Amino acid sequence: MRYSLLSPGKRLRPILCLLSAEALGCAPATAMANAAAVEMIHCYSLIHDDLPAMDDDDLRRGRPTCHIQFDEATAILAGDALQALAFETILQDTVDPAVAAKSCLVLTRAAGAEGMVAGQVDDLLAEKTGGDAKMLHAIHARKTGAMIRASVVLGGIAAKANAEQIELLSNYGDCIGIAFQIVDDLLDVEGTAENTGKRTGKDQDRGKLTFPGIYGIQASKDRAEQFVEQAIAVVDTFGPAGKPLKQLARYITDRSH
Ligand code: GRG
Repeated sequence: MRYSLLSPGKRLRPILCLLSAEALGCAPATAMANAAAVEMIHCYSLIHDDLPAMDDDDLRRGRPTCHIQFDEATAILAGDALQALAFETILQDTVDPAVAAKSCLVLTRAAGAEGMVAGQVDDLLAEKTGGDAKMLHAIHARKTGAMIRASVVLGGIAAKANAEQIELLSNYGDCIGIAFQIVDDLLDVEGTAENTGKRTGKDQDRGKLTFPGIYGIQASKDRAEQFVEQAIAVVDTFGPAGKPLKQLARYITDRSH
């Protein structure tokens, strides 16, 4: 669990969670339990995604994947235990029980059978059956988008956001979630194992449904930029406190790993 969780990832999701609380005028530490929990769920999903039964990868975050470093059984169990630890962390370290309950509900929905797991199921299915632009959006909105939106919303919940603020944060999360996935697909085509810390060029080999595959490289870049601009416009409403969220949106398309 420590090997994978503490390995050098970007920590995008926990940072989003902390900055969202900050955008609503709270100290980022208010959202620390939720931030840690989203990274634990994300990390479990990476460990399981790398298994031979799924994407069968040997490199993650610049290191051997969990099942290569240890073995498959250990990797499955480390992922399982990280998932449980995420909810334990929220329930243990959140002062207000209502905030803890809301946070757990948002996180289970994003991670579960209507969210990330559903996206992963359809992603694996599409490798065999193919698919169109509609399917591509449906897969990514759940496989990657649901957890990114939840990260932002969980920052809002920790900051006791009202319904309108949660709606704005959700919209921001949806926009950067799509932009993030487009860039991830582009990095698989244009990046290298050195800069991304994972194997590249695998999507095409596996027949995956991707943005560059459906729209082409330049149109995918243009779309990612449009979603980032949309995200920035949404958080304009938070005034100066929302500036870090704007900077993070910019980073989504500027990143090289
Ligand atoms: C196993 C239920 C289950 C789901 C797996 C997250 C996921 C779903 C699969 C990972 C494969 C993948 C390439 C997903 C698309 C984008 C993504 C989530 C990339 C990894 O996230 P980063 O770039 O990783 O934020 P780091 O290592 O920086 O945290």
